[in-house]
Amino acid sequence: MKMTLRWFGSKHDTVTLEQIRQIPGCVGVITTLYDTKPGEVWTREAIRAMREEVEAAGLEVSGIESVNVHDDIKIGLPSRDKYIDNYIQTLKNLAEEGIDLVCYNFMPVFDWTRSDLAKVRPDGSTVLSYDQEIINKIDPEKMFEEMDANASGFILPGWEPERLARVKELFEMYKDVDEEKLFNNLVYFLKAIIPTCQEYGIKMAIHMDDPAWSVFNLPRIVNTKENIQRLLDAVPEENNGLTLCTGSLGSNPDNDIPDIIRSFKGRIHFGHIRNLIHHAPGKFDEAAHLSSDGSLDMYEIMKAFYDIGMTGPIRPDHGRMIWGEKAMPGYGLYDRALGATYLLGLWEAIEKSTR
Ligand SMILES: [Mn+2]
Repeated sequence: MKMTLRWFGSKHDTVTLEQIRQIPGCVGVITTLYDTKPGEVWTREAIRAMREEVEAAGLEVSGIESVNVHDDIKIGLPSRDKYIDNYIQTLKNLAEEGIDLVCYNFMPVFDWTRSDLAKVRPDGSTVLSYDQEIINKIDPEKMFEEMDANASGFILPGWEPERLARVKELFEMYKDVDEEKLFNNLVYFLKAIIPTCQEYGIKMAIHMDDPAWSVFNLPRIVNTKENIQRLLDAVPEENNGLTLCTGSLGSNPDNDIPDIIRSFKGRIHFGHIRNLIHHAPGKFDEAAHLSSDGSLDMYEIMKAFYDIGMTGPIRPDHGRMIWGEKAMPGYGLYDRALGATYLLGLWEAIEKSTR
């Protein structure tokens, strides 16, 4: 296991590489070229400049989150092959710069969804929160505006403003895409890119749907043990793997996360680890990483990662906003640093007690 932190690049992130370097045990960042659009080829030069900046700070680029997948690929339009070719070229360029892990998701129209990006908790910290009853009252076409208004001026990952203008059109484009079609389009995409991944040693790591159920009637296909198993079986090469996100899977209390981790040994290339509190079905708040602050047992989760021999990067996922920090919701420095340290502490204890 390798501890990392997500970083959006010096132009977009309030957190600096120097600060990340000072989190004990944190060896790398998971980053992206935040200015690129889905479907574009990432150039060698841009990737190299990003890598050199990270390495100059004493860290490594442990992986990319995300190389976003163009809507035409998710919808299965004839133009998808052109965008798949571009995706393959981006993968080759990344591999040639020594980067071998790519996180992505296959959610239509909306990436992750929340009803509040700064819900105040009793201790005064603020967290991302989800309440299906609130979401049900929102016109999906207004969802971008809701998220944007809530984002304290930051561009949220997956909620890029250029998509805002197209939201009506996007819903129209996805209207015939049900879960079966979306699944087949994902398999088509993977079968096209996996030979390159094998040749270049790239691990693809799909992120689970967040939350783990359908929002606005849009299809969801990566949110249970069964449908994840189906995806791994459909494209059985190890390069077709997972970003195991405890917060996304854990939004549905029926998902037994330690069991899911153990079931997918060898296919989990990247871990997102965070805690949340369940209030009612479809209603949760994010929480500090500490087990007792939420509903997930972080010891059991880390133990499962330890037991499968996890060697890939993990990162503390969203943190609370604490100590007056102003940062992108979920991505402040302080609480993620606390989370990283706590998770490393659990890991050390598990390692020493298992020896
Ligand atoms: Mn995640």
